[in-house]
Formats: sequence, structure tokens, C-alpha cells
Amino acid sequence: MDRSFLDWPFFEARHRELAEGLDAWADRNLPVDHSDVDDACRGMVAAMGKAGWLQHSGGDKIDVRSLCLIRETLARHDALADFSFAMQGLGMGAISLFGTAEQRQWLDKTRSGAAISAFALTEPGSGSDVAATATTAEKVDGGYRLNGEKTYISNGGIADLYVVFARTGEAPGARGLSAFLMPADSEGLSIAERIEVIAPHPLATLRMDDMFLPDSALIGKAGEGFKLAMSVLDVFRPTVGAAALGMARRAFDEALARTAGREIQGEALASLQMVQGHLADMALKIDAAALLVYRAAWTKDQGAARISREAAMAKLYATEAAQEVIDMAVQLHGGDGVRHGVKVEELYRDIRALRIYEGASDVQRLVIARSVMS
Ligand code: COS
Repeated sequence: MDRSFLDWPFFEARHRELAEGLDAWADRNLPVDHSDVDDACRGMVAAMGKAGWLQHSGGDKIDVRSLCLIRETLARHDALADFSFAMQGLGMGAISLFGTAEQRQWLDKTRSGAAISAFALTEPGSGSDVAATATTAEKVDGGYRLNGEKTYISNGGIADLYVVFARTGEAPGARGLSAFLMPADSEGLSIAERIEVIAPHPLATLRMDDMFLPDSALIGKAGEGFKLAMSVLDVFRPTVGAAALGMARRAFDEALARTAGREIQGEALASLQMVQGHLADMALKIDAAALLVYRAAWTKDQGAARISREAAMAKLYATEAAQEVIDMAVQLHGGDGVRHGVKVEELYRDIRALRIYEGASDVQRLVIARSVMS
């Protein structure tokens, strides 16, 4: 793989060491068997914890470039490994950024691989429109009583703890939400449904029936849950772009190998100018995506308070570009491209959800448009 991007000024020597060390580890340990995704994810969290990679998933100082390099590298080897790493970060994002000392004790467990975390924001009636969150958290003596449903919750069913968003009602809409730390064994919390998707991973609908959480479960201030969620997403959206980038790089490498090795009319497929044109477009999209992803990550690491615009551009462009690169890689594989067991067919399924989760492409367009119009 072309590693020249690691010499870009966004990176320090420690980033190059991280990317190379993880790549070598991934060569030895990935891909894992996906036949039981719950087991696969539990096993990978434990293995990544043991190897020390999860130390980068959260903590007092999140280095977004490291998060991105890790997601890119893992996604290039095995999308399920990337998923497991990503959820340890996103799930604990609110705790890393806003958690109390007591809540931060969970970070020791998620960063060592002893606990699995999840981020519970989406509801059956509100996906893109977070301000329409309907789950309620009613203030009662000593805590809150939660009622409602959360759906499309990654790691739902295998997580040990969730960060959940609910309406505490300080004001209507976005100003009346709060975030809570919700252990999976909380009484009144149940898994209503497990959800099967095109690229299988643990996913579920959660139900909260009169579920009590103590005051100490509140993350940040009551009524500031929306801003808290957006701050977490600002940090993690570039990492979704990074995962897409890793998948695109892998598809490109597969396409390069295929077109060099496959003959057409006595010559390599890659000798056709038409094919070279496609390869050039793929390389261009990959570099442009990488520049946007690492620009966003670098900007946050330099101490920027908000990177909504950079994060939205990185996620939007990198995920859309990866879809196109992977689609072309499938095309260049001919019939083999849609055959189960062929890597590009797997990537074709893996990439699709990234254009939807953590803010669908049109939400990113909205964020960018607002930033240029304000
Ligand atoms: N960081 C901090 N604060 C932010 C912020 C951010 N990135 N983005 C918005 N805010 C603040 C705004 O400044 C505003 O504050 P005031 O009320 O003090 O003015 C408040 O939050 C409300 O913001 P806004 O009016 O922009 O909210 P909208 O309801 O219009 O929502 C979108 C905007 C659509 C961008 C938001 O709901 C969103 O990102 N949706 C996608 C959700 C998502 O990613 N879901 C996937 C879940 S994880 S798989």
C-alpha cells in the first residue's frame, strides 16, 4: 500500500509508529471469523484491549489523528474490527469529554477491553432530527426514571454500558435533552429486538420501562445533552471518514492487483487506457478523502473548540468517495466482484452504512451549508 500520506505534515513520528505497529498486528490477527458476530466482536475487543490499541479509544485527551489512523488501518483489514474499535470510542466519547471522576472509572474497563460500550441516541421516530428525541427521563427522588425506545444501537445486546440520551424537559426541542450513563444490567432495560443488516454486526432496539438511574448517571449538565451529543459527533465523524478511507484503500489495492493480473486479448487489463482512467479517478478520490479526514483530525488536535464543518466535510466526502471507489473495484472484478467470499463484494456491503450512521450524508451537507452561510 502507498504509505506516503504518513509523511504529510499532519502527522508526528508517534503517528507513523502507531500506523505501522497496528498494521503489523492486523496482518497477524485479522480478519477474524465473522460467523458469530457477537463472539467475534467480544473477542476483538478483548484482543485489542490486550494489545493496547484501545488505550487510544478514549481518555482525558483524545488524539483524533490516532483514532483516524487506527480506524483506517483496521477497516483496511477487517470492517468488523474497525466497528469494535470505533464503538469503544463513540460509546465512551461523552465520558471522555464530559464524565465525572466516578464515571471515568468505566474508561479503565473499556480501554483495557474488559467492558464493551455503546452510544444510544437514535429512536424509531428520530434519526437525523435529534431535537425530536422522545425518550423521557423524569426527575424523581435521587435520580431519573427513563421510558422510551432506542433503535439501531450498535453493540446493542453485547454492550456492558450505554450512553443514552433522553428528554429531561428543561426547554422544548434541542435544549431539553440530557445524557446518562446506563449500565446494561439496569433494571427496566431490555433488548426489544436484534436487527440484521447487510454487513452484520451487533445491532439492537433497546426498551426502557420505568428504568431508574441515579443522579450520578447524569453526564454533563441537565438540558445540555444535545450539545454534548454534537460535540461527541464532531470528534467521531472524521473517524467514520477514516474508516471509509481504509475500505477504499483496500478496494483500490484489490483493483490494482486484479487489473495487473487479469488478461484481456493477451494483455493485462491495466494496459487499457479506459481502466487506467478509472484507476486514476480512484487514486484521486482516495487522496482527496485522506486530506479532508486528516485536516479535520489535525484541526481538532490543535485545540479547535468546534470542527463541525471540517468533520462534516471529511465524513461526507470520504464515505461517498469510498462508495464510488469500491463500486468501481467491483466493476473491475467482473462477475467475481459480486461473488461471496471475494473481498470487494464484502467491502461493497461494509461501506453502505457509513453514509448513514453518525449523520447521514444530507445531514453533513446541512452542517456545511449552515457553516458557510452563517
Ligand atoms: N457542538 C456544540 N454545540 C452544537 C453543535 C456542535 N457541533 N451543533 C449544534 N450545536 C448547538 C447549537 O449551537 C444550538 O445551540 P443554541 O441553542 O445555544 O443556539 C443547539 O446545539 C441546537 O443546534 P441546531 O439548531 O443546529 O440543531 P438542529 O435541531 O437544527 O440539528 C442537525 C442540527 C440536523 C445537524 C443535528 O440534529 C444532527 O447532527 N443530526 C444527525 C444526528 C446523528 O448524527 N445521528 C446519528 C446518531 S449516531 S449513529
